[in-house]
Amino acid sequence: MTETLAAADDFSDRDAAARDILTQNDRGGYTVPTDGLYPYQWNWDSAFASLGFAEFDLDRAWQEIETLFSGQWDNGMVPHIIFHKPDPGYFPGPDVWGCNGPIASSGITQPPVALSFATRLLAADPEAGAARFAALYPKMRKWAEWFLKWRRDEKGAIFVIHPWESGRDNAPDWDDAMSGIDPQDVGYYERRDTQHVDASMRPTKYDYDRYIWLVQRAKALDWDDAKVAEGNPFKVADPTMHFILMRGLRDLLAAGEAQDLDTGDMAAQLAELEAGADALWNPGMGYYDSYNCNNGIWSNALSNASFLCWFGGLDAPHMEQHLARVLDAAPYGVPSLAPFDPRFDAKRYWRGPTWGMMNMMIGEGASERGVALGEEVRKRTREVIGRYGFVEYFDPMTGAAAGGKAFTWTAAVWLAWAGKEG
Ligand code: 2M8
Repeated sequence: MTETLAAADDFSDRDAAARDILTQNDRGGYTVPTDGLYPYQWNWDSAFASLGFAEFDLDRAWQEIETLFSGQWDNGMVPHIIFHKPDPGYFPGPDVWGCNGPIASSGITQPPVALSFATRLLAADPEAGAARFAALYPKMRKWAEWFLKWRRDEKGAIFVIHPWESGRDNAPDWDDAMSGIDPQDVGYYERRDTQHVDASMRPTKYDYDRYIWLVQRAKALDWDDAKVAEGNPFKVADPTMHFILMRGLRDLLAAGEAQDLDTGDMAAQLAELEAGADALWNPGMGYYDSYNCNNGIWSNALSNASFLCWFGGLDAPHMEQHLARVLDAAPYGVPSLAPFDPRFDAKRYWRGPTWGMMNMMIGEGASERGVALGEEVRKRTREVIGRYGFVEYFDPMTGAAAGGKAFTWTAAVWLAWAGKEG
């Protein structure tokens, strides 16, 4: 194990800068991930934003999650993007998605970390939060039930039907399923992301053709859950979704019991998910992994999602040595892919870079389960954000800033976790 980075600099001015970013990215009731590149409300970005706001404005923190749920569909799904106001700066916008929710939105979801974080807002001030939490509770349960009904395979693992659904857009986890898509009828479209950020840090055209093809396919099926799942060439069991949903159900169950709310079948659902986690264990590699549900092929990818097992509530002793190996190879936090994997690309988004919010879930989860390296993950995250700024993600080998600037979740993670010493 390499030692932690050189003695920490004085980062005492960073809290104010982080608060400023949240305030600047506030569009009135919801926060954009960053100005320009992502001009709408994103699902799990908002959940992290709420934790950041909770450090200085708890009312605004609740509002972030309430606004997110105002976009919830009748079937319980909470979209991954909510298009509150049109903005030509992002592609694909509402017309491409063609969805009919209460507010214009995308037609897929994202990891439900908001379920857990709502319970933290409650814990921050139970008296002030009780009524707001109770109002959200049935909506949150309905979202969790939607996952169990429409995103669970026969082995009990939660899968995604689009790389954007997992939030780890171009991770190697999707390569096998993506290779089965022939997007030749996708038609002309113009990307906007590469007008904001260098193309070397973004997914390729190969990826984008398939992202858009998958959206077009589901739109043609009118976003009907059953039809979209049936025969879908992209169905990948995903540790991100599985472990975050597990954590969400556990937190919701505990808070619901404490608040005397109707918890329904949640205890049984949680037990099923705990059992289903076994399906994500890749016995050949000896770590948690994703697999293509259509052919059973493992990704053989030791990713940052592999280490969400602790956040999900598992005791996973074998994962500790993998974390040590990865931290040894990459000094600036947990990379999105192990650096010793030949597919590793230090700058390209979810194929190598380190992400503050993933580090937070890994570090916190590990510390909660008594894994000493959890604190090491926090220190390194503090170091990389403190030195290189509140950017979207970082090169895990050099710490260099990458992606969008003045990024909401990086600022929030600083306030809620990484920047806190002790
Ligand atoms: C990235 O994803 C969006 C599509 O959802 C994109 O690249 O256009 C991912 O990093 C995702 O996890 C994140 O929620 C989103 C906004 O920060 O950006």
